[in-house]
Amino acid sequence: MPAKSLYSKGIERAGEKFSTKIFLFGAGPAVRSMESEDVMSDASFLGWPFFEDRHRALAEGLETWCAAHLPVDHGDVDAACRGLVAALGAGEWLRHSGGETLDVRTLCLIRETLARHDGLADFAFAMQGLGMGAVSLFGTDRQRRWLDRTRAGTAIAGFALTEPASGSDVAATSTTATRVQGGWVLNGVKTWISNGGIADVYVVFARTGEEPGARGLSAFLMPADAAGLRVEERLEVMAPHPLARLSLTDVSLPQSALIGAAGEGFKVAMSVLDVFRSTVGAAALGFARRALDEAIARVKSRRIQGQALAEMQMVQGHLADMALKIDAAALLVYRAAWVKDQGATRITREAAMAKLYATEAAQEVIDMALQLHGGDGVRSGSAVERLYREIRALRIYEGASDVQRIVIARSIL
Ligand code: COS
Repeated sequence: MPAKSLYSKGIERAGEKFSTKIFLFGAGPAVRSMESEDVMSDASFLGWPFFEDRHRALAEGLETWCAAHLPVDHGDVDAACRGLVAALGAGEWLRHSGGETLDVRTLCLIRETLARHDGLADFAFAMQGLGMGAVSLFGTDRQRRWLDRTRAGTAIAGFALTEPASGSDVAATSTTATRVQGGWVLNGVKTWISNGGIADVYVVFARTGEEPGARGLSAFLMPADAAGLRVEERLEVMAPHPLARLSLTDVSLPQSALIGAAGEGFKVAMSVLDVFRSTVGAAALGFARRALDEAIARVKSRRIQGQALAEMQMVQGHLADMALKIDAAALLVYRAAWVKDQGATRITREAAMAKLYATEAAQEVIDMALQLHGGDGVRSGSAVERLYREIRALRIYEGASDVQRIVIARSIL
């Protein structure tokens, strides 16, 4: 692929004004499915004041890495995820997934870029961060030893919050943690647990009963080899990734497994979600950008009635709507990330807006990209067909769209 022509066309397309580098988005073997070599993702957003030069440098470096390493074969998702975690660790990208300071703009840029190249790579990165989020934000030095491994890609993390009867309603958590001599004993069922079955360590939320509802939960660090922890069922979904239902039967954990204070588990969970919800929006943004790139390639190369689809006004109108949604989503995502990085203690409203808008908009952008591909769009294995399946769960996990609406409404009432 001629890098120079991509470079100049990218400048033209983005109508570049900022003086920093333009990146070769879309180059390399990862995007072989595109029908034209003319299209690259618009990187002009990197000139926005939300970003510092270190973010721009990181985006450029990751783009190069992605072109060399992604996409991977998803045939065996467990093996693919293990391989991706190891590769992301070796590439030092997982360094950003945890630690005492989480730079949310960096998390979002990484997720957006990975998602544009390979949804499973985004998943692998994101779950290291979410799984260890409570340890990053509230962990003791001893608990942080796990971070050394998850950041190196030598251990896989899982976030065990959801239960069969408490997905949106976290305060209804029914898994129990009973205080015993020297520690805790946990019993219950967790479901829809990402990395369930391949994780080496989980952060699990359980009822410790200091008070009813949200004020009686606590968070614990639970190694996957803890006696009494069982993977009951692997869950198959439309965009496959490791997912499982876990049972905890008299799982004994030491006192040192408690993350934060007893009774503070709900706030621990919500604080973690505050950080990672905007990154879900960023992943959706990556999927949407890829869909727009695919759509542009399609409409430039597909001809009907003697002209390219791209020359038809109605098609142009759809492309304009897609680009508009992408920019609006990016503004909300990076606004939330920037506010958090400026030191805000809570970004509940900003994160909810970013996740809600970016995931819903991405669904619409991807649907239109698929439509513009006609029959080819619904062919199994096409890029837009894959994106169509991959985006759907993002409107559900880490707080479904209607939960985000509740959060936003509460913040303004
Ligand atoms: N950060 C810190 N503290 C928070 C918080 C946040 N983002 N959100 C709420 N809290 C605190 C509240 O301030 C309140 O504290 P006090 O009791 O001291 O006043 C406490 O936590 C309870 O909050 P609230 O009354 O809002 O709890 P609700 O049970 O009404 O919360 C929603 C309801 C829907 C907002 C919550 O359960 C939620 O976000 N659900 C979705 C969960 C989710 O994302 N699930 C997916 C699992 S991971 S894939």
